[in-house]
Amino acid sequence: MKVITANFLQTAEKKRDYPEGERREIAFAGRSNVGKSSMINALLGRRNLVRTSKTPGRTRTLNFFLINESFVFVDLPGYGFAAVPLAEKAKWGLMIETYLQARSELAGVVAIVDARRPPTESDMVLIGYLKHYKIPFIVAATKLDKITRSQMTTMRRSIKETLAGSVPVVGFSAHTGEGKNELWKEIKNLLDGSSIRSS
Ligand SMILES: Nc1nc2c(ncn2[C@@H]2O[C@H](COP(=O)(O)OP(=O)(O)O)[C@@H](O)[C@H]2O)c(=O)[nH]1
Ligand SMILES: [Mg+2]
Repeated sequence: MKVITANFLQTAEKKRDYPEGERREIAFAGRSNVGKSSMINALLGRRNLVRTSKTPGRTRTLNFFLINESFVFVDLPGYGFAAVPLAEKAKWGLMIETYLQARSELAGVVAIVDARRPPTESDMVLIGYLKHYKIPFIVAATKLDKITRSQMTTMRRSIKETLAGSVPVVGFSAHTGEGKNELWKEIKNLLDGSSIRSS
């Protein structure tokens, strides 16, 4: 995918603040600090369009980005960060759920997991949710640069077994760019998909 333009569109907490325009959207979901923002920046070839942070749990809103004036990437709030107060966690959960349930523009979700670790309970909850609502998704295992080839094979198997089933699993590294082309291919498939969602 040749990225010609990538622009921040807007931030939203509530449904009424989502952007209008009926462009198809790809949402990126994953636990806090998994590497979500870095992945989006790497895909877009922009160093810091999406703010990355060493302090987990700082992205508290949905952030929308317009790509090539034609489709939209959505950086969802990170979930599962232990140090966040319960009330705030509930608010984040609701923000993500509301978006996933109601957004008719949503073409698919990139569910991001850490290639070094077995999927967390929060990852399972997200995937269960996507399956339940029949939202097309793929799994991207990031920070691939931190593991060896043989660990990679084990990782893929474990993700297939616990999370993905027949859904594509793409290995990725924002640091080396590995997996970028494959991930774009899967994102294009999601964007081209004809899945119609009833809201
Ligand atoms: N080694 C490695 N570190 C990464 C990768 N992606 C992100 N990180 C690091 O993980 C931390 C969290 O990244 P960020 O993109 O802000 O995560 P987010 O909270 O999910 O948006 C930062 O310190 C990044 O530099 C990757 O592919 N490889
Ligand atoms: Mg982030």
